[in-house]
Amino acid sequence: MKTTDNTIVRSVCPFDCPDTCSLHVTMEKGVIASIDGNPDHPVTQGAICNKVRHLKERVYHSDRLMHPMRRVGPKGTLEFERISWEEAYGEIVHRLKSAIADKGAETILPYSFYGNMGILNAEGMDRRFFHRLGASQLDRTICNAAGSAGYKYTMGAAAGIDPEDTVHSKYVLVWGCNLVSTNMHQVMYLNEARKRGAKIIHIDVHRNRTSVWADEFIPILPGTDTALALGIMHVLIREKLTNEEFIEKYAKGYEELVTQAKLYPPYRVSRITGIPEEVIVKLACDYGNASPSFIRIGNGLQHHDNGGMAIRAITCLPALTGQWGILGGGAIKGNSHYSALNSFKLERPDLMPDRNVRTINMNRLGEALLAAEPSVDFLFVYNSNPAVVAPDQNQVRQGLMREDLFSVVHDLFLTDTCMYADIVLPATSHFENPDLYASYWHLYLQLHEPIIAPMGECKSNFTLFKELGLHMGFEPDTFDITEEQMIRQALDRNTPYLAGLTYEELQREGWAKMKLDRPSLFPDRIPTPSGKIELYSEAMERVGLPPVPEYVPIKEPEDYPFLLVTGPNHSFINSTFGNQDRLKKLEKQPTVDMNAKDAAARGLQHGDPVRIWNDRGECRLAVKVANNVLPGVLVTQGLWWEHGNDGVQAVNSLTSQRLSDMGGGATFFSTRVEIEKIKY
Ligand SMILES: Nc1nc2c(c(=O)[nH]1)N[C@H]1C(S)=C(S)[C@@H](COP(=O)(O)OP(=O)(O)OC[C@H]3O[C@@H](n4cnc5c(=O)[nH]c(N)nc54)[C@H](O)[C@@H]3O)O[C@H]1N2
Ligand SMILES: Nc1nc2c(c(=O)[nH]1)N[C@H]1C(S)=C(S)[C@@H](COP(=O)(O)OP(=O)(O)OC[C@H]3O[C@@H](n4cnc5c(=O)[nH]c(N)nc54)[C@H](O)[C@@H]3O)O[C@H]1N2
Ligand code: SF4
Ligand SMILES: [Mo]
Repeated sequence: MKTTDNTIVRSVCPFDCPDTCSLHVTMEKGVIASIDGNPDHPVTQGAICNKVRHLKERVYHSDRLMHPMRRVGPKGTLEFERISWEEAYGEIVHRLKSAIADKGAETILPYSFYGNMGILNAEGMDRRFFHRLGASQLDRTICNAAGSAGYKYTMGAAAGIDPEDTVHSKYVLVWGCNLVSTNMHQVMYLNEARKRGAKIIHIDVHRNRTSVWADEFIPILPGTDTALALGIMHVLIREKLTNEEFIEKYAKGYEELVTQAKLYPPYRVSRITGIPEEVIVKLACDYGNASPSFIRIGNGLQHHDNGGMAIRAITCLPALTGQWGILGGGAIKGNSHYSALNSFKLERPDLMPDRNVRTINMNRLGEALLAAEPSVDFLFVYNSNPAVVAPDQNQVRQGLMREDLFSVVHDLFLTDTCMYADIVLPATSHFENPDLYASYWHLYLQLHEPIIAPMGECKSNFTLFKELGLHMGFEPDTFDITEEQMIRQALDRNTPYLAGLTYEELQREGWAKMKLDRPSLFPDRIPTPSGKIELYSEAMERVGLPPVPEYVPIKEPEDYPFLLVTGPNHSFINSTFGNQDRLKKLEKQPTVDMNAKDAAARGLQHGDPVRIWNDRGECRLAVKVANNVLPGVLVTQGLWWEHGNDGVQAVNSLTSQRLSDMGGGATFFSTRVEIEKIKY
């Protein structure tokens, strides 16, 4: 540990945010005094968000869990008694062994996501433990699965351009991405691009902070982006703005795409998307005439029934205009291809006793807990808060209430999910343990060394699963290892991006940039089956998906009149920070944005308390009447906790467990609802 009095030490932001900032933490007498952005880090450039600037309030929060606990009251009541780690391990091991003896290891389900993005703590010792155990596999699809599948069908890998190069872009589409709230350093690069003459267009269903910052905002109806992309293609082809030479050399299926795009003239696309015809034509012509042009593809698009196709359709655009390979041209959806580490050595899938063990899609947790065969009898939650973040929350909570379900939750706080836990275990904050961090956007790997000692009896995920493995009697060779050893295993991968990169360099410098000696992987290497950008995809055809982009409306039956989009907010990260007063105050109260015409038709006034409901559940919010959304659309922001808040503001009681068109992704934003004023 590198703590001396009144010094600045280096750290990394652990949250599920593309920026993965490098932090400068000022320590006073071994205690965190303040947190800033590291001015030396090329991407962070000294700037961090307000959430993390105040992170010490979270680390030293009086509500932090400090010791293991066992449930003593009924499920759902948060009545616990303190127990020791030995008792906790004893009970967990006993329960795991009896679950395996009774009905098999498949009845055990890990449930985790990226509350902490550290490689060791999110996809290291935990995965190794559950593989060795033979537990059901969890398909971690809640975030970007649909879009990743759509992007991969087209381009072959989750790779885009280096975000540092976007300062060279001249025309930028920020598409379904709320950059100002969710990727602030992309905003910094684009501000620089703008100084150099770039124009920035925001295409979104909600006029939010990013729309205000952009040069132009184009509101679109939810789930219709595939039609817009096809409309742009129609105009690009009609106006001869495509780059035939590039297409000939690097793309497959252009003719089929031309035939398809003919079906999407601007007047038709206008009717589908709600965007005026002339706006579509101008957008297409400006995009087609600009170079380098850049598209930042966001998560908002892929949380729809047709989300995979939307991303796939948009991903065809830089190919049509020949932008790949030009400095500042192309797109970013995600860049995890470059930073992929040795997941085999980390996770050890070879330890699985049965490779055919079932896989449960995390978006169907409710269904899995209530109806899976064999039943899920042991749930182990860490790095996630499914009682708030998972779709169809009422089913999830009904499942968590099952008396015959044994559940363990490892977290820093008593989250809503802990309300249903049999055993609650205290987790360290990332400041308390080592880890290795990769970003899914920028190209730097960062090594983190602890800056404070573990608080109370808290343990990191790494330590928890290592010790649990040893208590289970698992092989010490595999489990009794140090963090450093595991980081070295992760780095032991033969890719050009990691070439020459060593643990020692990371330790010395804090970070190292992945080696990418050209603007992007593409077009020199396109790892699709054909080796070309697949405008036509045989792989999609084989699994019954339309092989060329095609607009398919969202699936939610039209029983309810409004489409509700329930995105994240500015001051929380998913449900993380939802228990911190400063950040809650900044978000004031959870609201739902409604178009003034709809509000007038319903007799709703700005600030009215409203009930929003459908067959799955209801939630209560205050209505915000403004022209921030198109008629027929409602938007809320923020995943609010139940306990510690007034009323019922849980938006995921309305969302569905239906899966997206590809990748088994979540469909949070394809939700139909009714709304009415609450009469007291
Ligand atoms: N402050 C903050 N930062 C975060 C997070 C957070 O919760 N808070 N979460 C982190 C995580 S896990 C993720 S995945 C990223 C997500 O960050 P983003 O990629 O920005 O994704 P979202 O905010 O989910 O949605 C982006 C935008 O898509 C819009 N949208 C919804 N449906 C549609 C549609 O059909 N078409 C179009 N064009 N737009 C649509 C929404 O209104 C929203 O403004 O942010 C990360 N960073
Ligand atoms: N309606 C709707 N639902 C959504 C979304 C949406 O936009 N709308 N967004 C979706 C998206 S994109 C995502 S990524 C998911 C995110 O869902 P989750 O990954 O569940 O994210 P968080 O709500 O941030 O919960 C993370 C939890 O991990 C805990 N944690 C942090 N560090 C550690 C650690 O080191 N160890 C352990 N054991 N725990 C730790 C935190 O305290 C927190 O309780 O939510 C999804 N849900
Ligand atoms: S949450 Fe994102 S922007 Fe904020 S400090 Fe962390 S990585 Fe940086
Ligand atoms: Mo996410």
